[in-house]
Amino acid sequence: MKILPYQPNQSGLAYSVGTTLDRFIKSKQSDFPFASGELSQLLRDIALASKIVNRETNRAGLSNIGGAFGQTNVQGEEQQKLDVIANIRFIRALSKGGEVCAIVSEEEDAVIDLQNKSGKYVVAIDPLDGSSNIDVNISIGTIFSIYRRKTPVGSPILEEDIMQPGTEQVASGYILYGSSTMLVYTTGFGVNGFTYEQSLGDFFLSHPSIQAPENGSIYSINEGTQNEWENGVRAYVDSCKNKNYSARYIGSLVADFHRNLLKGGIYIYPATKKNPHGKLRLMYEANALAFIAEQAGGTATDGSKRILEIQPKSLHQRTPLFIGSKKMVKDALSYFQKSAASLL
Ligand code: P6P
Repeated sequence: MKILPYQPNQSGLAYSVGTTLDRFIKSKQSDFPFASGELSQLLRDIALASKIVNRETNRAGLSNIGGAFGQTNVQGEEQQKLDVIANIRFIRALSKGGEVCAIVSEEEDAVIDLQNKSGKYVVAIDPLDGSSNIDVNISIGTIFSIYRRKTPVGSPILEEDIMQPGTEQVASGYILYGSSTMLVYTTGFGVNGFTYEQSLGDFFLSHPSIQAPENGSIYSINEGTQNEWENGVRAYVDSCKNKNYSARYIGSLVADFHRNLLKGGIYIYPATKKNPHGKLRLMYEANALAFIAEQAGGTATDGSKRILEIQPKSLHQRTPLFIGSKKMVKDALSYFQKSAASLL
């Protein structure tokens, strides 16, 4: 009987299909000595819900799930039907997965206590960010943060389980429903991106070990609010124009963030008259992306403090956000310091 060693490229006929998200998560499980697979299962639950939301997002124009839902959420923002659908899908997946004890959602006024006596994790999520872009076919996204509960498993959920600074995240990520659908996440050991292969119904590793360019020439800010900016923001944006940087602002945070992460750039949502504390939410937008940015070598600040070190005081607390390539954020901060110094 002849026995020959397997040679992966022996045939040369079939290209390698690549590493699925599931296989990648399993291969990285040893990064978590304390987590006997729960975090891996939780990431799979999020990936499953994102596949369903991806399908519904792609067919929104063909069914009656596009457009406004006819209600406003706790933020006072008009809910789109897909906002509500995505919120239900992620809550249902996280509840059934069995790893989560509580959920903070942009679409929910209060914390959702899943009454799960064995759940070790708290998830903060924006089920569908940028949803006002759905009807015009612009990329939108899901943003999530994952924390371990602080109080004993099985005991009542307390504020200390929920109101944790971003430094306490055990994982975070986003799903970008764009020209392709991508899931990008970190568990504190680098950033990896996976592209959804519709025909196989799975995410495959497509962007291993993402590193943000230290510098860039793209700035993302809503220039329509420039009359409301602090002087330092205006001075920095003027400096970008003087350097002939490119202005790119999609109006969808995940899409702007993802492009800047890969190509180099800075996204800014400063304090404005309408949003004196910034528009973006700390717990389920800024923290998740700040963890990704720092893990990829970038920076995220509120203009004076590292985003991840902000102690949340309320569930839906907003924050100014300056996030992206390390040198660009550092430059921006130097303009704020000059501006602040000029006031002394
Ligand atoms: P504005 C979408 O509502 C969002 O939360 C982000 O995705 C986006 O970057 C920002 O707000 C757009 O806000 O005020 O510029 O329209």
